[in-house]
Amino acid sequence: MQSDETRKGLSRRQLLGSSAAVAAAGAVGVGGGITLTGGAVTPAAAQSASAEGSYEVKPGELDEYYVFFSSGQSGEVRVVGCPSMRELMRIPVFNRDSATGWGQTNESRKVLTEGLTPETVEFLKDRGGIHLNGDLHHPHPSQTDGTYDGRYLYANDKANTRVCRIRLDVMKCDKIIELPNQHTVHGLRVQKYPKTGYVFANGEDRVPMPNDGKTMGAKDTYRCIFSAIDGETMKVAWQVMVDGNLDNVDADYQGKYCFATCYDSEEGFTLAEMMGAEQDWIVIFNLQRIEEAVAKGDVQQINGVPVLDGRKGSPYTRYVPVPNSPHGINTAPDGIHVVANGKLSPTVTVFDVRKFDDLFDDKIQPRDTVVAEPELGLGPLHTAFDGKGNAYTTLFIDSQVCKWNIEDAKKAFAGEQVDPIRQKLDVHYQPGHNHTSMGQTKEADGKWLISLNKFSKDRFLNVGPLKPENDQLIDISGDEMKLVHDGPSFAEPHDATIVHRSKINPVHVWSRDDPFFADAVTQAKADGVDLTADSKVIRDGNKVRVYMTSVAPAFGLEEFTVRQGDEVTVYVTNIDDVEDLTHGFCIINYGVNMEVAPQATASVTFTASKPGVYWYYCSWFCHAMHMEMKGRMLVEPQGA
Ligand code: CUK
Ligand code: CUA
Repeated sequence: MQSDETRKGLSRRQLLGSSAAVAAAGAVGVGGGITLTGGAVTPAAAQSASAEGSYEVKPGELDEYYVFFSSGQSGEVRVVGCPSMRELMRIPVFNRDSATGWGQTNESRKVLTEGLTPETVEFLKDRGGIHLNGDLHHPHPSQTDGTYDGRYLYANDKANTRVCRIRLDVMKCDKIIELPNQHTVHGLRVQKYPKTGYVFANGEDRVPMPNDGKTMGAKDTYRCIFSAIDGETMKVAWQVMVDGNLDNVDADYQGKYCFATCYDSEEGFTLAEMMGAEQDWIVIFNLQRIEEAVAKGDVQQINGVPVLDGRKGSPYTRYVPVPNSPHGINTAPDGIHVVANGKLSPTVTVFDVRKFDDLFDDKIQPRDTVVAEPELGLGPLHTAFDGKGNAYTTLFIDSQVCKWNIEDAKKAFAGEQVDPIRQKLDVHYQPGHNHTSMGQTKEADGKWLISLNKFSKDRFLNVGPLKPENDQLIDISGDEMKLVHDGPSFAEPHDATIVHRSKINPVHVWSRDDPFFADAVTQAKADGVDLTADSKVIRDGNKVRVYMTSVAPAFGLEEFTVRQGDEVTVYVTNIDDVEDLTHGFCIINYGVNMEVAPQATASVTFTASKPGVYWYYCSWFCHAMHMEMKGRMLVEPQGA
């Protein structure tokens, strides 16, 4: 029966002829016979993307860089083009998404649930099975040999202690894990060398271990946990217990160390307590010593994870005092310098990673690793680099970006009369993170800087009490920083990475053997269904599996019948292989909607709890006859 329907759909489409198809193409950019050029880069586009010239990317031209923006408490990742600052795509991760069905499809629910701890699975039982919020701060692509390799992007969820992985070939999240023993994940960065490798994830808050409510008043039972996750298997490789707390993290270019800032060495519970001491510290983790200890079994197994004691005096860590409440920590592309940003102190502290070997061998004192500590202004939070020896530090309180020279800062620290500050540029307003093009790799190219500002106030038309943030694009290719673009963004990008487009190679349509929907393929095989050809209904007790193809502008089934109370799973396979020809599947008044991109299968499971006629329709505009791409779900009343 499906093939009849499918043929009907195809013939209708063919009957439309070229003029209707062209009209459809005009509206949505796809249609019979029209294919987009996709990722092909025209010479004009290649020329437009030079920082020395205009930042304008004209219609039809492509950007030179992908920017992966976090979205904070929105829980998603946003893909933006640089230098145009056009938003290209949103990748739902820790949020629910109405358009794509993220959080609703079986494929996304598997990603959202399979990495949760048993306690969280239990906790979510009467809450729909998945967390409905997340707080995504730090999106960082995988690296090989100190630069981006285009495989994955990792990010943290501060709200529910999770780490996600996004596949950059299809721009979908394929793994989410919850970190046991840890209470938050704030800072997240990846191992740069030899490859990722580890994903480093800072536990920001201290809680009793175990956190069972029995020792809440006993401060000495509180622990702070640092995690290293294997970026391939997405399993926790090991954890380290530390003194104080952990804010941001970064890694070296040698694969030997990673390091994190601590703003609460006081281990305080209140603001006053946390700000109490004049100095906090950074903690340095020795990866080789940790791996050896894990291999020897010199660890505690807690909730299935090897945990090492890295508190003061341990061989695995070193604590280096820095001025009060540091925030960001950033490794320079020279592979040598690491900058910890002062926040409450107007200074940044510069370390030389080559000295860390001697520090771990106790040949030098912790502060001997410091090679500069320039005073830059009020509220230094994060630093980016141009690969030419300059650093760019956000000054939150001053609402400025400060450009300074690392070598001059070292000279000044050694007593020479040198001012390392090159320029201060006003930004609007209150910057948090900033990021330079390729700046977190050894291929930093010094073209663009994005300042992610927390406030925008008068910079845009007023939209009420809740304002957007302001992501500003700054040209840093010349001697002077030049502000070239204001970009409003919704809550609340903390961080971004600017990746040259040559590093990222997404596919144009799905491959039919993609693991993302492998479960649907397996189930169909068991049911004797060919997903790309058959449209049929399989009843299995009170479970009903509805298989249908979709090809513009028709579903393989124009109707299907189930009984009230059935558990229904609808599998839709988009057999169109025209680039950009996405279909959707939405059942009216049943709260069901999902995206089905070309050559993908998507599925959704629900209980047919109310009887009657429910139209389903294609929710992604796909064809001149898109409005007609629909059918009826007939739910027979119980006892009928
Ligand atoms: S933190 Cu937000 S401005 Cu979460 Cu990276 Cu510094
Ligand atoms: Cu298919 Cu709209």
